[in-house]
Amino acid sequence: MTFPEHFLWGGSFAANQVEGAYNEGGKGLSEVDIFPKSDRKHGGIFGLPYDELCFAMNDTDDQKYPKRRGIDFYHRYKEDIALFAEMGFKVLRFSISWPRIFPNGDEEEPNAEGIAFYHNVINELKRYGIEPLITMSHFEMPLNLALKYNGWTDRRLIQYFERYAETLFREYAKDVKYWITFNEIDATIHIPFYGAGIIPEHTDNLEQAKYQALHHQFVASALVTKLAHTSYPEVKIGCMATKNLKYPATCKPSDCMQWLKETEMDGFYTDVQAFGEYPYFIRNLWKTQGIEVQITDEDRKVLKENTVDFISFSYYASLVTSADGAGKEKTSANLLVGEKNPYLKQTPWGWQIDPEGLRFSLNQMYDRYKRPLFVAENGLGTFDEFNGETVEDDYRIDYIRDHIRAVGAAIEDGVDVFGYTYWGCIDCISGSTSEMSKRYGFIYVDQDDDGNGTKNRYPKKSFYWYQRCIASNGTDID
Ligand code: BGP
Repeated sequence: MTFPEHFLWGGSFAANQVEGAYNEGGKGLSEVDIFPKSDRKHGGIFGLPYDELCFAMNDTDDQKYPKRRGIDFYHRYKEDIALFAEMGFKVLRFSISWPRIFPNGDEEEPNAEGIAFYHNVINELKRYGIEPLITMSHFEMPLNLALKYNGWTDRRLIQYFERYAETLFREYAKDVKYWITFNEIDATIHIPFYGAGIIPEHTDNLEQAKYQALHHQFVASALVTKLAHTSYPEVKIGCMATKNLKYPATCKPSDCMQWLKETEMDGFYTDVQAFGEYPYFIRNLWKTQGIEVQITDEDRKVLKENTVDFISFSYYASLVTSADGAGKEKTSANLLVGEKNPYLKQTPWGWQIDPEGLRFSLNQMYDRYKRPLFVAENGLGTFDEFNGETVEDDYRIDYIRDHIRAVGAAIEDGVDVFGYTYWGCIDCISGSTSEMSKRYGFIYVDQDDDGNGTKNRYPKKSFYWYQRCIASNGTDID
């Protein structure tokens, strides 16, 4: 396998899953600081009833809300970055917490302490020659924007996001080349509070509200891309969506038609950000469902003229679909639920492990978008057994090896892939369920689901494997 010479190997995480310090340094409450720990099936990502949300907002019992504590990256970032450097990371993809910069989201002036914190993080990365790749919005918008404006349903959020992005560019663009505007932008449709701060009780027509909010996010992203291209020519902007790969259950034409329709829908987010317009099937869906999205002529122009420089995505699992899914066994894959695939194994959380699907996805997307691709998330979330010193996580090594082989195979197929950031490179709070026991990391963090533990860090066996992988540019991985 030949990876390009400057291939960006590294890891990724989001502020709200690692930082903790939710009420330090002038930070405002984020929409996920109010999610209580939940079980596997009922992740807070599906949103809370409004009265529970109001209760949680004023609840001072921090123990109940794991994302408030994260893994204390806020205070331990130097130690963590030193470990990433020891692994040989070329890049770290992380998000900036919007409410650390604008605590309420709609104020004029940013919070100086928040700005200083990310300067410190970026300087530390630069000290080791690690490229920062920043996500501006990773499910952590200021809670105030959800409560006061019903999130992204309100057009004013575009200007607040622009102000936030201008601030980030002004402060950090000289050190940061790669930026992603929204993480998994499709979340707005699947999990509207998590993705866009939409409170269903404050919404008459939820379907319409979701598409309106998504449209505002597309426009905001395009305006930020425009700003980057005009004022910060070194900066490259990427979109980011969940790669929801599905296979038809059989070659029966009706199953294949169902597959085609779902595949179009699952991918249209990137279509808009790469081609600058809504595809026909979305316009048709709105027409048939009576959804009226307010789109101005100026919006159309902005979308068309400011498409992204690169395409990034998360890839964890694949699903199966058929024309008649009733009675078929279902399982989940990140944001979606679909039919099980008898040929694949799955994680304890039911996510079906499919490395070949990553090669498939990379080929499919490169053929469609013809733009450089970046694997922003991929990883194995599972239980680990800590023996007091380390974790012998051969199963994780197998997972990553197979997926990296798939990336290598896609590169040999002719696909332009310029980086791979393994998700949850250090154990962190699960995005969907806020558990700690769903671990992804190369680094074990001594903390349980209830926040007990020293939070000390311990390299797992996979830590040394990934170190070898990076040092050999992906050739020494057996
Ligand atoms: C993606 C999110 C991440 C992360 C990951 C793994 O959807 O962008 O924030 O959480 O999935 O999901 P989980 O932590 O629920 O296993």
